Amino acid sequence: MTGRLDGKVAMITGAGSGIGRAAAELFAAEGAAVAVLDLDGSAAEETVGKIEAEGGTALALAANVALAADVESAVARAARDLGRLDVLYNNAGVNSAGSVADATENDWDRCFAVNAKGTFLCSRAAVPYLEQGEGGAIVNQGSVAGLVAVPNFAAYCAAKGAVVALTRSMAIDLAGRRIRVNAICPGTIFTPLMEPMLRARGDGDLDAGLAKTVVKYPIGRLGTPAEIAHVALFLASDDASFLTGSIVTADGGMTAQ
Ligand code: 1HS
Repeated sequence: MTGRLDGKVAMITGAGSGIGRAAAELFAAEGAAVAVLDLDGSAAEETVGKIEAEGGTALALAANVALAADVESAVARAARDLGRLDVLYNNAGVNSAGSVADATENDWDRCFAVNAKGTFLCSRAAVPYLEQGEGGAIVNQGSVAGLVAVPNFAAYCAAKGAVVALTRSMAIDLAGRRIRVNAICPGTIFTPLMEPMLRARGDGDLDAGLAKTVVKYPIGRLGTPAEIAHVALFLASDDASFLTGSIVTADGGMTAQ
């Protein structure tokens, strides 16, 4: 059986859980060797264990995407140990809490450091590898929060808006180097990242928070990590060879209203 990423090497950040883990498993099942990067090294190892149990190839890397030195050594190690780098999925992200009236400066800085600067640093480190051979693909994790307002989520909305703008900027700057750059804007996916926000929305009650959130989605439910992983697979693969600078919503109709 042939896979859509046969012979390719992909690095996925934040791949120790949630959407990143789902994408790592899917990309590996589609033939890629996967560099599984996460701040939590043991979570990255766990993802690698799942991939290897299915006969895939993967490498665990512990790194903080907000630190240039961490990122540069992780990208270089992935390219060296796995032989090349064709795909970068900038998935790592953190949440924020509060409106602009009550968000903390620390929360703002952390949100921008991981979600926005992390995307820049990982992409900058990967470009010299991605531009080799037939060229490469970068997939950035945006969010519906980068397109429309989400209450009490100011820093996150702003940082994801930056990711959307950066995606367009990168797409035109890197087109001549044969690197395609696209973003996915997911609606709420029920992952560990989202639990605190959902709990806060339900005044401490997760189920109440979930109920308040689901009503925003015409499709009548939240998304799954696998559903976003499939969008990432498409954007990473040669099936998307004419897509660059595209902002792909995957939100059950949330932003269509
Ligand atoms: C956190 C993720 O990127 C989704 S933000 C959307 C939150 S909501 O509209 O479902 O409340």
